[in-house]
Amino acid sequence: MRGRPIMVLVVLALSCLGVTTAGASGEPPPSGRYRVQGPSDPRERSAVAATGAVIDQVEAASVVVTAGEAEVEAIRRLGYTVTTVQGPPSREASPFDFPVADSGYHNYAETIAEIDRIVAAHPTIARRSGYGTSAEGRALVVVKISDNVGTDENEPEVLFTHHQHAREHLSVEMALYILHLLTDGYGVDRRITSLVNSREIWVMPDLNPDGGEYDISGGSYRYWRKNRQPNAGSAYVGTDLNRNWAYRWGCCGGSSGLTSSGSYRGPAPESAPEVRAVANWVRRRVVGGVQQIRAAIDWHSYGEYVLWPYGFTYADTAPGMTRDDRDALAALGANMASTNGYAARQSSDLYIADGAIDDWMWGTYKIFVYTFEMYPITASPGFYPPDEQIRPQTARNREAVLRLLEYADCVYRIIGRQSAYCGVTRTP
Ligand code: 0X9
Ligand code: CA
Ligand code: CA
Ligand code: CA
Ligand code: CA
Ligand code: ZN
Repeated sequence: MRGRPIMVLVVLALSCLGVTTAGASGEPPPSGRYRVQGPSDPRERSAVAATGAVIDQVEAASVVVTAGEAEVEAIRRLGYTVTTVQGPPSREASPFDFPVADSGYHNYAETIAEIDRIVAAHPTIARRSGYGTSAEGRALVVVKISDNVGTDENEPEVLFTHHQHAREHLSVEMALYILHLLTDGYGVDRRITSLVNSREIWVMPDLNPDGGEYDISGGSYRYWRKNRQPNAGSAYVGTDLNRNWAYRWGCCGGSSGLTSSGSYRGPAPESAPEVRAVANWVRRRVVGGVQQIRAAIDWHSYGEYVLWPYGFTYADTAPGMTRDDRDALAALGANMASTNGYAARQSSDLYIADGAIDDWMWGTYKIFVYTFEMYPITASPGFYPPDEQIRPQTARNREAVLRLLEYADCVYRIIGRQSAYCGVTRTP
């Protein structure tokens, strides 16, 4: 009881100054964007990330972060200089939607409508189904592309996952691009026709619909990253989906246990319904004891990277990853990066992250999985490229997507080891 009136006065005074606090508005203080001058190697960057700040961009001797006040103070205590970074130029707002100038982006309803148009136009090779529900009750949707789309055939399966992070809207546009590429190209382009006939391709266009809608609904972009699941006993909302996967969850200082952090890992692995739903779906792709998904890309922005696992350790090889595994992952990563101009790296070359989807898919199932960080490289426009960039920056990944599909039957072929790992199984 003592001190309570003073707290109220402080809150009122801060409100008058335009400073939001948890007590005054019901919303915790928002995070800001900062340049951190100094960190120049994976260990120094991981120390910055371990404060709970989210690293958005990596440069030779600096990083750009999204961070709250306490995280900024912790970064300063590491001895680094912290300065603020400008947001995107303000664009005319459109309530609960992208700004008018960015209307070419698809909000959740528009994404579903576009998927339904694609499926309706190509019913023999495209099919939509649901795999669960988000924290706020939105339908989670997966689209299958293949010949005989209604039949589970014995064909290599490939999974594309998009939009774990709310503000990374370009990744949803990448999903729609892939769906158009494979359906509009079918029967027109021989290479695409043969890939659709010989693969089963799954696209999950929006793993985090609640976060995406929240990010665009405030009249200006919010830089939101997590989902919108309430946290018990905390005013801070949301779990970082890409720290919530059930492989070495929270193992290694690459995520936060604080609800205030942008990289909050959640109270338990798969505590986020959006993660749980994808994980259950992937587990159901084990048929006759064999995981059917052979290759995957998890789409993010920004930085222009092709990243391969692991992210939880600096080591190149680790339990479950042999030298041949690492070499095949790196070779296909470099091959794809040579087509889009991205930089190919092991994830932990940027900074340590644990509980990420790529580590889970490789660590659990040996799925050849990559994280793609799309356009741009720099903080401006960062997460919010103008919608004029949608077409060029999605088409830029056309060849990389097709190469992943081509190698999906045996990725070890890229290092000449197909006879060792993908020997033909004889039928009696
Ligand atoms: O930190 C992430 O989750 C991804 N970067 S982002 O800026 N889009 O948030 C990178 C994840 C790479 N994979 C692993 N580190 N395992
Ligand atoms: Ca525009
Ligand atoms: Ca739109
Ligand atoms: Ca088929
Ligand atoms: Ca199958
Ligand atoms: Zn991301």
